[in-house]
Amino acid sequence: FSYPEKVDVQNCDKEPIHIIGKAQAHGVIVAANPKTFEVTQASENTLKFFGISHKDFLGISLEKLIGKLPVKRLQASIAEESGFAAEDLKINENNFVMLAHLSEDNLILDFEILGKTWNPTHFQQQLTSIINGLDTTNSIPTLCDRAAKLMKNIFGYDRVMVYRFDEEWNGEVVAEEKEEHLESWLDLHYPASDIPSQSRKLFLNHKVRIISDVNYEPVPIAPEISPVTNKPLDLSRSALRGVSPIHIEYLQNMKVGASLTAAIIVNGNLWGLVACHHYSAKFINYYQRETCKFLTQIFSNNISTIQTGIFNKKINENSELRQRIVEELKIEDSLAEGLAKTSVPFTSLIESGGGAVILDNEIKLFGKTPKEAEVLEIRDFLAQKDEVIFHTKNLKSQYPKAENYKKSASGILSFKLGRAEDNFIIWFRPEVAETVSWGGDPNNKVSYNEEKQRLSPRKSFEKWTEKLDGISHSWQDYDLETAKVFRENLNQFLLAKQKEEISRLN
Ligand code: BLA
Repeated sequence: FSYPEKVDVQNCDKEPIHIIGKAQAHGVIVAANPKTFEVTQASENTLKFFGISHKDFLGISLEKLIGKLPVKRLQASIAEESGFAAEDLKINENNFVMLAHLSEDNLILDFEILGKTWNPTHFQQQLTSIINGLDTTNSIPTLCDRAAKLMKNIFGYDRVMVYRFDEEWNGEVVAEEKEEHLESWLDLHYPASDIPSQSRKLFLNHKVRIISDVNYEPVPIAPEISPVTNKPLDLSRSALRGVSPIHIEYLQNMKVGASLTAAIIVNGNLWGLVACHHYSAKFINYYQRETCKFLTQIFSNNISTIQTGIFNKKINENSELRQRIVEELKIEDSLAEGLAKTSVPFTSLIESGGGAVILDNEIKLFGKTPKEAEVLEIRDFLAQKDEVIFHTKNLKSQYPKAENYKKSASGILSFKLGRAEDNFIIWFRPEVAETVSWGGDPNNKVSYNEEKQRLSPRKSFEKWTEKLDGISHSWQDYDLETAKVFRENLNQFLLAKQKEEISRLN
């Protein structure tokens, strides 16, 4: 696995940012052998921070740098597999925090300047303000606003944004706190490629990342290849990992001088990010970042609580309607006939424009739908799918013919019924002709920079609007759950009818 010679916008989703081989300049990355505690690799800024030249530093025993007791504690943590505690140290008259972790067979140590001194009273006040500030509300937008305010108050970045991902990993700024003179980015949308998947994946682990100085000189780690593993160092969990040059260029284009990015993880998935920008260099130390982690943890938990509340409310509301439909069906012989007669149409179980029942080559349409022949084509498309329950908010992206009826069926949610492959219940959702503001033109972001004669990420962050074409509102988790339970109900109905039939024949 080697680093590509040139990283540009064409291949940057493949850039192996975890083995970048560079440190940020506000600290030292040291790799040591976890058995012998001999230093095997280090970033080339040891002289500046430790007063020891890089050449003299390689090969020394860690003990010489940090002292006997801290090494003993590292040893114990490795032996007990208990995780490493942050260790405050004084080296060369500088106060450092040392952050240790194991990466493959390397012990990686990040030495960061502590900067601001630690004040326990202040810290406690911050935690209290976080707990109180994010106290329960049942609105996610309100919660996001409060989180952005707290982040701004506590950490003082010029701009704090809550950035929420959609199903395709495009993102939207859903809350913002900023210095007054800055132009607002609230409601702007950004394409998924701006935060490629390898970067999103890292956030699930390290959760908070700072870039303390966008205009820093990257510090190479030497030797490049670990003598322990014969591979480049995996820096996924290093707090000092250097930054992809593409992302640096991106930030420079925005005139950003420093950033802090924190993961909002809801039920194990990356829900969004808190993205903070400063218009000059800005460093916040490890303990402040732990406070930030605490804040995003509470924030994430509260999102989860609110979402569960919404889910339960929807399911309860639906359950009554659903039971009424099932009850009314009991006296019916044919499911298709029965569904056409219920006092509440089944289409109202799930927010939709219309629906269809296709059973034993009988088809019934409800509300706003494509024409019968078109629905039968959709049926053939669905019959090839493996999924029992299928949904999309953009049917034409998978089935181009759907362009013709996107006004009624941009989105569909369907399930297979009974044992036959071509029995279906379908809900249709119409196109929402929304106007979306993009932070830059996603079709034109690979702009050719004549000066540098190379591709660069888009230079322009002017508002650009795109009409969403052939896209419906998204299907929600409670919609899918309702479909799942309704399918079980209808399958039971079919099974009961079959049994009746058999006993009649006997
Ligand atoms: C990383 N891109 C990121 C990160 C953010 C964004 C938040 C994580 C930064 C970090 O780890 O500290 C994007 N930042 C945004 C967006 C906003 C913001 C959308 O503030 C909106 C307000 N970037 C591109 C393109 C490519 C790209 C076209 O725009 C390549 C195809 C790559 N972005 C890219 C890479 C990283 C990144 C490779 C990882 C950087 C790293 O961790 O080294």
